[in-house]
Order: sequence, then structure tokens, then C-alpha cells
Amino acid sequence: MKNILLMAAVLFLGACKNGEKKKEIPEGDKKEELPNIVIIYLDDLGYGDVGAYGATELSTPHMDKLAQGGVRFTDGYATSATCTPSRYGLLTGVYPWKNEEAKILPGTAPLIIDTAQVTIPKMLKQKGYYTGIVGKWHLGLGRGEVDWNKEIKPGPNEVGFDYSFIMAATQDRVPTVYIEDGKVVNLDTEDPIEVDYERNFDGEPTGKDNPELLRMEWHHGHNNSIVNGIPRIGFMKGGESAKWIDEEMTDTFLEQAQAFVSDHKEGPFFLYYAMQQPHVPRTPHPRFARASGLGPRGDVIVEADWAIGEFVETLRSEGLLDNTLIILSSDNGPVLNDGYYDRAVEQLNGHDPNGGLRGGKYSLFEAGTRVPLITYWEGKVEPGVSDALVSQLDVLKSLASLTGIEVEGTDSKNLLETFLGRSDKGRANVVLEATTRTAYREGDWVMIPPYEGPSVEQKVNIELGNSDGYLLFNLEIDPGQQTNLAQKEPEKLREMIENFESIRGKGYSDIQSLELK
Ligand code: NG6
Ligand code: CA
Repeated sequence: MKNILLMAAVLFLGACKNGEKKKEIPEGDKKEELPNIVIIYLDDLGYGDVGAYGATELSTPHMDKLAQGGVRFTDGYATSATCTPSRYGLLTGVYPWKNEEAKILPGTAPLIIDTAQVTIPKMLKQKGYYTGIVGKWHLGLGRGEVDWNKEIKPGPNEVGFDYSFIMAATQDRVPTVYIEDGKVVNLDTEDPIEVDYERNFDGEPTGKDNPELLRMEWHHGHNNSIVNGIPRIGFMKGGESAKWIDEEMTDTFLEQAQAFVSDHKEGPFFLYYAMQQPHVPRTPHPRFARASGLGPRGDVIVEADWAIGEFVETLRSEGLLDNTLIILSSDNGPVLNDGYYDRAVEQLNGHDPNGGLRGGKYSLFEAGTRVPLITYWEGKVEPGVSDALVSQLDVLKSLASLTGIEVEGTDSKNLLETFLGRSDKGRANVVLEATTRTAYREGDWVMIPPYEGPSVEQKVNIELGNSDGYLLFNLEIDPGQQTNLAQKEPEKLREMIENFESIRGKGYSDIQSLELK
């Protein structure tokens, strides 16, 4: 009897010990138990631009490796089909159509995140995380009328980032300078920067008037100030010593991201590594020029993939890979000609950036917002492929759950178990957005309300999802959204509209009469 009791006690203690060992999700009380978190975010990378998502003409071994050792989501969505709203949704967990300012912003736009709002970095700071952003911001800076020669705020540092090394807007928009913790890097005070999106500065050349100064031609838009022989959106004067060199941007951001990791390896840290590829202008470093055989768009994807490999190698060599959750995704779908002649269309060579989906950047069809989404955490994430419906909105509450933080409100859902590959449960529905126009996915169904406007945006040659009647698709049988079932499935359509309106409210369409036809 005594022996049996003793054995039972030993077994019990053993079980507790095992239980303790198995407790893989840190509760967050002790700083050292918290994992590091990195979001690697690409700009305009399409669903089909990654080998793991079916690309055959383009090689992305480093992203593929993350997909193979992590969870590759087939149904992961960005919150919008363009950059600013999408990034707003990712960082705040709030649907971007709830914020009227969340539209593609000029480089002079004020900050659109309320400094009182919850954001991923702000939330993580509560648990002692050191938080940083390296790369593209595009969420506005200052309160309007920014003086680029003084401290520029509010910006990332006022919404939760301890450290920031950013470009203000996009690679094709002025100011074409890096900003570190609110100050323009390498600025010569004798040569102050001025920026204007309405008027040029006297005597300054432009893409429109000085084609002889260009080494990259503009196709539409992009004909204002010329920097490094590339015409941009917006006018800029001065700041010569501070101007970035486009071909070095990948190395610059990578070095910053690596230094951030090495400097804060004691952890826990959160890094938002917001890469510029493959957004225009596509300017691969000469090491990557012609690396893909698909022209500059392919080359910069290969370049980005290399940088991701280097970055992951830094995590490995610092001994952090088993204690770092990596989330890799893109802010919106792909576009070929986005305003410069760079042979992206001509040199496609059979590559399908959409991965079989309809539409693209700017579109309410699937390719606008369905993007590569991969989670990776050595020894913690159960590798596999997940078809759970997940949105980048959900990163916020899932990270809150991972780190033991309570968050009120937002549109984010805690899908931590799903992101870690331990559950197939996704969200039941998601509102899709293409800069203010919205659509609705529930289960395998997608409903796109009627919208005015062209069905195809001619300049970028992308179908936008505008039509004068409701569109209804079943993605399970029709992933390419070729067959509109609105007439054939009126009951389903009604149910989708009702459920959509219960989240979105009415008045979402610019077409007044929304009677079902
Ligand atoms: C558009 C630009 C496009 C790109 C986009 C923003 C023109 C004609 N087109 O207005 O080139 O910069 O804005 O892209 O100017 S995003 O990925 O940042 O949303
Ligand atoms: Ca983008």
C-alpha cells in the first residue's frame, strides 16, 4: 500500500513536471519567458509570388523555408487592397473602413492613428517589450504642416514604437529620406528640406518637364520631383545629403533590422520589419539586377527573399529562433504596371503573381486582399498548411493572448492557437476592403456589393470588382471568381447581405438603389 502511494505520488509529481514542460505558451509574468515577435511585411507581394504558394517561375527559397517549417495560410487576408488602410488594420486591429483617413496617403499627411488608440507595439510595451519599426510607415506623420528639418512628431514613436527607422510614405513618394526616431537621417542644416504635394519649387526639375534627367520613365502619375533619376509623386527641394539611394534601401533596412535584433537580443522585443518590395519604383541592388529573369519586379522579390534569409540567419546566429515568433505577410495584392515603365508586364514569362485569384491590388476580388501569410516559430508552431479564415486584424488579439495581455474592443479575434498551427478554427467572416469599398466573406462565400466606377482600372489593368449588381461567389468551387451566383442563389445572397450589413451598417455603396435585381 505504502509503495503504491509512493508510486502514485511520484507519477503525480512527474505528470506535473511534464505538464510544466509542456506549458509552451508563456503566461507573461516573467520577462524572460516572453517570446520575441517579428512581423515581416512586404509591400504589394501577391498571393502567387512565393514558391510555397505555387510560384514556379520565381524562386523564393527563404520564404518557402519559413512556410515549410511553419504554418502556411491559404486564406489569410490583409485588411485592405492598398497600403495605408491595410497597415492601419494590422497595427490597430480595427477595420480600416472605420477610419475615414485610412486611404492612400501623400507623404505630407498627418498621423492617422490616434495616439490614445491601442496598437500592437503599445500593447506589448506593457509587458516590457522593446518595440521597433524598420521600413515603410505610410500612416502619416505630424499634425499637418510638418517641418522636416525639426523633430517630426507624432509618428511611430508616439503610437508605441520605442525605435523607428522609416521611410515616411512609399518609395515613389517624397520625401525620399530616412527618418530615425523623428529626425531625418544625414540632414545638412544648411540644406533644409521642403516638401509640397501641390506646387513645385521654383526652378526644380520635374519628371514631366525634364525627361532628359530620367533613368526610369513614368507611365502614369509619378512625374513630379526627380530623385536619383527617378520621377516621384510630390515635390521636394533640398535635403541632398539625406536622400536615400534606392538600390541600397534593402541593405539599409536589413542592417537596421539586424542591428535591432542584436542590440535587443536579451528580449523580449517586437520588430515590425516593413520591407519596400515589390512596390514601385523597383530598384534592385546591382547584385540582384536580372536575378529573376522576370525583370525588376521579379528581381526585387528575389532580393527581398534574400534579405529575409539574412534576417532569419541573424536570429539563428543570435540563438533566438526557438524563442521568436515570425509572422510574414503582405499589405495588399500584386500589381504589374503601377506607374513606371519597368517591363513588369512584358517580362512576366508565365509567372502568375495572383496565384489564380481574380483582381489584384486596388481590387475587391480576392487577389486584392488575399495574400501570403506564414507563421514560424521553431519548436513551437506545428508545421502545416491551414485553410482557416484569418485576417491580419487578428494578429493583435492573438499576440495579446500569447503575452497575457487583456485588450478591450477592436475588430481583432484571438486566433493564437490557429496561428500556432494547433487549431483549424478561423474566423466565421471578414469584411474585405479596397480603399473604402467593402465586400464580405463568410465561410466559402464572398459577396461584393454594387459600386460605381470602372470595372477595370485601365492604367494598372486590374479588375476592381465594381459592377451594377451584387456579385456572389463560392470560393470552394470557384476560387477564380468566374461565376456570379447572385441570381442562382438568392437566399444565400440575402443572408450574406444581411450578415454583412449587421457588421458594416447600411450606406456602404455609392449606388443608391440597392434593390436586388
Ligand atoms: C497610387 C500610385 C501607385 C502607388 C499607390 C500606393 C499613382 C498614379 N499611383 O496612387 O503608384 O504608389 O498609390 O501604393 O500615383 S500602396 O501600396 O502604398 O498603397
Ligand atoms: Ca502596398
